[in-house]
Amino acid sequence: MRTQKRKPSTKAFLTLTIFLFSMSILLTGCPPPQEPPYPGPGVPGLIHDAYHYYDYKDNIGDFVYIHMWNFSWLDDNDTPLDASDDVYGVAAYGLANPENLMGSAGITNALGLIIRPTGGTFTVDSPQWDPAIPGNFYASDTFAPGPGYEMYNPAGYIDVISDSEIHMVGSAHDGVKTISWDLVYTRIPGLGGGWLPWQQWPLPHILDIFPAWMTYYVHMPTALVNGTFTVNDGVNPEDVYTLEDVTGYHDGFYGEAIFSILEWDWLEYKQYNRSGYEDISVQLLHPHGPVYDCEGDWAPCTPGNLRVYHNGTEYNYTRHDDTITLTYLQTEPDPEFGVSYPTQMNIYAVDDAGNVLDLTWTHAQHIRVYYDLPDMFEDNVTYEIIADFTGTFTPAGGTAVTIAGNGFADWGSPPFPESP
Ligand SMILES: [Ca+2]
Ligand SMILES: [Ca+2]
Ligand SMILES: [Ca+2]
Repeated sequence: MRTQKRKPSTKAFLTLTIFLFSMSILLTGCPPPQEPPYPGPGVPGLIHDAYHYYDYKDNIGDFVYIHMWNFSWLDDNDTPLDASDDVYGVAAYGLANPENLMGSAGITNALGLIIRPTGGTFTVDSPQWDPAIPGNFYASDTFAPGPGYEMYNPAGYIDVISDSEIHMVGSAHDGVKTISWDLVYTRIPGLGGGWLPWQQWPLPHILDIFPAWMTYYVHMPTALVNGTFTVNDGVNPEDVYTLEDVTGYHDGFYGEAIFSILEWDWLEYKQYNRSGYEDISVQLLHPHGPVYDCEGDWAPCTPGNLRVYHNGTEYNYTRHDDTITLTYLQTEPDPEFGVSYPTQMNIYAVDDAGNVLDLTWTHAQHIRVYYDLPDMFEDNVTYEIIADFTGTFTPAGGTAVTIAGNGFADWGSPPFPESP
């Protein structure tokens, strides 16, 4: 079916376009990325979950248009100070190249993931469906609540109840393993709204030719999750996790970009409704690579943001204006991929006003996620880590807020060519 989409005329046109781009670059050199059009963090809305492909369809980079809708949850098993017995789940939907441009297959799919101390830790990638075939993909261009689903593919759907409540149902099945979900995400009141750290953030040119950018939005950094998450490894009896007000997180990204180039340092932590502790949340999106410059004296242009939400105030730190120092205190080699991933990390941040975050996480459990991109692009491997967090947040002139509890961190490797 996909070959029908490879229209020679389109391919010939794009081949010519690339050739002309290539010739102009040979003559002029690859220009640096533009400066960030929206350098400061904003507030996302449902609109950021919406479908934006046609907003950016201009024959430049359209074939690498991507969107990921990501939902996660973390059950502390009633021991928030010990992450070794926690269970973490992810349900996500993906979209790439929705019109099968450049003679390569578009994709819509789903991912399920479970990290747990017993019973097996694994991911399930669903089949990849052609989003150009009617019925295989739909996403609303507003994501406003309305009749029917706001996004669906053959794996499942997202139904928006309100800006602060989302119902998602689906199943990723790879022929052996299955992870299924029926979950309601409800924003936690009092822990702040969403966070929009990267808006059309410029990235290095794709294949040294196409301008690239990404919008990364965190629609629900702090949510309560209710529903069921069913895990079947194809061998043992399935496990049904019934979630009752466990903490969750919903983010996503879209853009014209190859996301394996981003070497993530990412974390999210929330301390909520726990006796003896103040409510606080921390989100970090601070890649260690690629390091690159862009126009407007942005050196490096590599995005890096940190947010702390405490007591009704949002504290934003940016790589450009504030000090954010990440220190790998311990690492563990992974010979299979020739990398060492962090198992203990400190984040020390100070902003202009003197608000200080001093936070350390220590590895408790993890899973590797291999991102296999089409051969012309590089792959990467991401270490998704459940961790024990300790530290303090000290507002300028104020008293230190104690941080202690379970959370999540993620480290992305440098990109590498297709692994055998
Ligand atoms: Ca475009
Ligand atoms: Ca625990
Ligand atoms: Ca709906």
